[in-house]
Amino acid sequence: MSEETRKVGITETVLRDAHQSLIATRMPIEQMTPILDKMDKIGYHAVECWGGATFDACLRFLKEDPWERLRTLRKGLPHCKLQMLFRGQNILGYNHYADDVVEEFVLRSLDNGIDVIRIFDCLNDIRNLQTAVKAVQEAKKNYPNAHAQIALCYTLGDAYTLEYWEKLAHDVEELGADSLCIKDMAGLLLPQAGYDLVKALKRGTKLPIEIHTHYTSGMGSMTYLKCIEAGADIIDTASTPFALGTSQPSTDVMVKALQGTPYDTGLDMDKLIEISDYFTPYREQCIKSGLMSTKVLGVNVNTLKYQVPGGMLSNLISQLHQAGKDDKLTEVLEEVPRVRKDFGEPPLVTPSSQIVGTQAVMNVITGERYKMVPKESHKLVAGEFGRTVKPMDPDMMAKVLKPGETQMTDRPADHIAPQLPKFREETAKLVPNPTPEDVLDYALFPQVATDFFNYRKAQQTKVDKKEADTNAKAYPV
Ligand SMILES: [Mn+2]
Repeated sequence: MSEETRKVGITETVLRDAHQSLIATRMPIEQMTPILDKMDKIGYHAVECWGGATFDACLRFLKEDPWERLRTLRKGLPHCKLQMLFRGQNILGYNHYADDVVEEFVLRSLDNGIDVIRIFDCLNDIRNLQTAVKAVQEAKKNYPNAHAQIALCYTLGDAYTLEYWEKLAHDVEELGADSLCIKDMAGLLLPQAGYDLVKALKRGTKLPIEIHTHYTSGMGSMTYLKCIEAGADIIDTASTPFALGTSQPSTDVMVKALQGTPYDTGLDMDKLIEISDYFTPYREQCIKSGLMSTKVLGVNVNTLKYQVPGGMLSNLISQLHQAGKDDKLTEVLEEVPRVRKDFGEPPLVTPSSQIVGTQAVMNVITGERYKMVPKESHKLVAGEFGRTVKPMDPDMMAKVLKPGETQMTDRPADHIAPQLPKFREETAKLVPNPTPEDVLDYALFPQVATDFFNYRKAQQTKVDKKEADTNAKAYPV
């Protein structure tokens, strides 16, 4: 295919990021199954449908077995590549895990139906990605469709030059990834910057480039167009009723905009609209019940002004409110970039966004910088999350680290002994003959998984669902 006609791929996110962004990941599998057959026939590049917060939300709120959900999606979408989001050495949780748990999770995900594993790290420290990428590559002999994609978190700052991105793209290819994604969590990527970024990535690597943004700042579809002009191969979009706001740009709009251009996706508009029509009543139901708030729809201009992700801004507001210091918001927003700089200028994405945000709030409300240091700040400064792009500020480090303590400089997971045997033993105390998937549920979310196992047991012994689902967490059996 010549450069003049370069078919752009569409990754549809309605079954994962779109509802994670707009309705707190609450779309149940029953809402998905009726439309799977139509989605299967569209010809998407991939359907993102698992990982991220879906796993936690299934176990915690929806009382769904996340693995059963995956098998159902696999069955309903036999011709689609299924994609998941994977938080590097944190897997789908919030802590670093040992390599054996990461490897096992990759294998079980592939075995239950995943094809594309999108792997990222909140510090873009590729040492935190290597175990997962290697596990995918080694699994390819048994799962030929397995694909390891590395996602780099997009952010702004002195360190994030085009040379930085170009070199990182090269490193990602060296590490053995099959493709590269730019993950723009907060919608910070502006159209022309996107164009320049993709050009830089293309200088660093031959890998296919995928762009993932959120519409929070209102830039998304313009940015996609410029990125495509620069050579991006795939874009992430959501079926229209679950697009825009803090979600992705609209699939229907992007497909239509590209129609008849050299970048035509080749997807059938009429068939796409049938999918949007299917999700429209559900969107209305979510708005009516309050599950979808108008706060996440539309454009958030504060994102443009402060370069803070939408979710982080609402956390800051609520932390200040709880402290009775609502009037300090501007001061905190001005403190955020200073803390970020002291901490080595990390991207602001879970969990670094919470750590930087909370530290900025502490610095402002105590009136003295780093007088109060939460445990998570200490871990970041001690190097337990990995390496930041820039060195940290020595004065800040002297205040945060304990006397004599130094920053860890090697790969954090090298300090963690294998964990699976212990997780297997502990799970067996809760579930007779646990499956490998049960063990992973427990490994990632011990308390939530324990509650889920109890719930599941109650279900299996045919106890009324409503009766079992009590706040008292007592499940009659
Ligand atoms: Mn996202």
